[in-house]
Amino acid sequence: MEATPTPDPQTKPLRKCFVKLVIIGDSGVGKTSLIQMFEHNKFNQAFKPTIGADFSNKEITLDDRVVTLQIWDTAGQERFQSLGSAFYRGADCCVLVYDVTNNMSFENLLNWKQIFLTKSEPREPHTLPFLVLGNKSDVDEGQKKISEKEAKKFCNENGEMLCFETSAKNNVNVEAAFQALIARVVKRQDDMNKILGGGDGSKSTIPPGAKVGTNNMNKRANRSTKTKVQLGQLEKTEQKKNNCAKCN
Ligand SMILES: Nc1nc2c(ncn2[C@@H]2O[C@H](COP(=O)(O)OP(=O)(O)OP(=O)(O)O)[C@@H](O)[C@H]2O)c(=O)[nH]1
Ligand SMILES: [Mg+2]
Repeated sequence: MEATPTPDPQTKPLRKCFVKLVIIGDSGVGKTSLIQMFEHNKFNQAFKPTIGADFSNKEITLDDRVVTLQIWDTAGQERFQSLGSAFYRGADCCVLVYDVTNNMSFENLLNWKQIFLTKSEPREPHTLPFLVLGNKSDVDEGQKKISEKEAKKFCNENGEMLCFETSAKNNVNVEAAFQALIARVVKRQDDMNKILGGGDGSKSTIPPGAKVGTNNMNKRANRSTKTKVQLGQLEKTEQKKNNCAKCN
């Protein structure tokens, strides 16, 4: 009979985190394409506008954590905007996307941000991490309407938002941008835990055995398939209001 290996006492188990991410912006800027590239390394030239919202999951490892990322890809079309609050609530971070060839999509960013903050009702809205993506950076220089410098200035002046130019088509900066955002979300959670628990942030303030992260929404999060969201269903499974990224 083979001996069972003794666990190395030096090896710390990976900590687990659940993060809800919502991606918003005008229709056609490339939100779905960015998610498809981030999750499946695929790009589709054809434009198929998102209806309502889709959500999907991706697990990523960041330092000593395994992060279950629940991604909500929302529709940019005006006719779906009344559904927003149901999808935004409980978000731990937000991705604002514009198209570098489309001035209006850039000008609309503050409006999207405001709507998101109003509808999601986050705890500590001033520290909620935002990521701004100027997508379609693969276009010819002549087609570009917003410079990277202008976008960075805008992000600095509006709450120190993270800022990247991306190309979902050529897979430029997609992974890096999402990683930077998740790192910021996890750091914020640690900071909040320090304040609430008076510890060093390495221990959760969630008591052992507490039913955090076991609500219906999180059970759904364990599925890896993309899911079309029906509003009726959503209301039943919605995360508790003001839940922040949950780490242990
Ligand atoms: N050149 C280029 N085209 C892109 C890029 N990303 C997306 N597109 C194209 O832009 C169009 C719209 O992309 P989507 O990802 O469907 O846009 P969306 O923001 O999800 O749109 P809605 O679902 O209506 O809100 C598609 O034809 C994509 O192929 C990119 O990085 N470069
Ligand atoms: Mg879409």
